[in-house]
Amino acid sequence: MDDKDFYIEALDNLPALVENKSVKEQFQQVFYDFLQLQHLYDSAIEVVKTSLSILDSEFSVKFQRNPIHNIESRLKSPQSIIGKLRKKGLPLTTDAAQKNLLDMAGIRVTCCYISDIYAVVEMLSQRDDFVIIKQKDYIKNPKPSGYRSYHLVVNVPVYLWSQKKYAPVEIQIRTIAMDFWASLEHQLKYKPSAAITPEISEELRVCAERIAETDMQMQRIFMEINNLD
Ligand code: 0O2
Repeated sequence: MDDKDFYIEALDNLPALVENKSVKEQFQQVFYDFLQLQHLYDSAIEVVKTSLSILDSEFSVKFQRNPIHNIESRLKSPQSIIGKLRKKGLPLTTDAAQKNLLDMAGIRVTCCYISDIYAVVEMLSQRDDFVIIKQKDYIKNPKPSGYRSYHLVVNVPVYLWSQKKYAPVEIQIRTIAMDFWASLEHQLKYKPSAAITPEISEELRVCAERIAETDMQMQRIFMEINNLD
């Protein structure tokens, strides 16, 4: 279901729903819970982005270069949340989303070199207020598609008006080259009309291999120029 269909279905159902008072109240409650959840996750994203910027600038003071090339973030849309809950056979509630979807808040960090990715992972791991709850190294162990990236899910404390709450943030860390492949492959695969044959999947995997070789070569050149081991 695309965005348009989602809203059409929701609006079609609304008049019937709002005639029933208790359903209307439930609807308002769900909506309010969802807004609160969105605020919490949005704040968690800001906490991680600020930490990453501080780590990046500290690195630049120490080593006269920045390991982070770019930082992007996104909150999963309500449609994607509902789609993922449906796919996993879970109830369509904010509670189920909070317990089972660890990627509602997402940050993508692009680095120049592979070694920068591990430096960023190390810097994040050293924070004693961030709790790493999931860690996957798809650089050492690429996915069958050829996808490479380092994934962390970090539970982040958010200081609200009257309490401290934790929210998970998925952080995908990869080189500019890995990001180039992942973005284009994602676009190609998720196009509604896309017919991805096994041959095309294999071609995409081969492209990922070539890109990985180039990444390694750039890393070697960087080390050589800077007299690093
Ligand atoms: P989107 O639209 O990017 O958010 P999960 O699927 O998260 O419940 P898992 O197995 O922990 O479970 O996830 P995984 O595979 O570690 O990471 C999922 C995310 O990694 C995906 O999110 C993509 O962003 C990215 N990813 C994983 N495999 C590929 C791939 O082959 N190609 C590309 N381009 N990206 C990939 P979503 O939710 O699938 O999509």
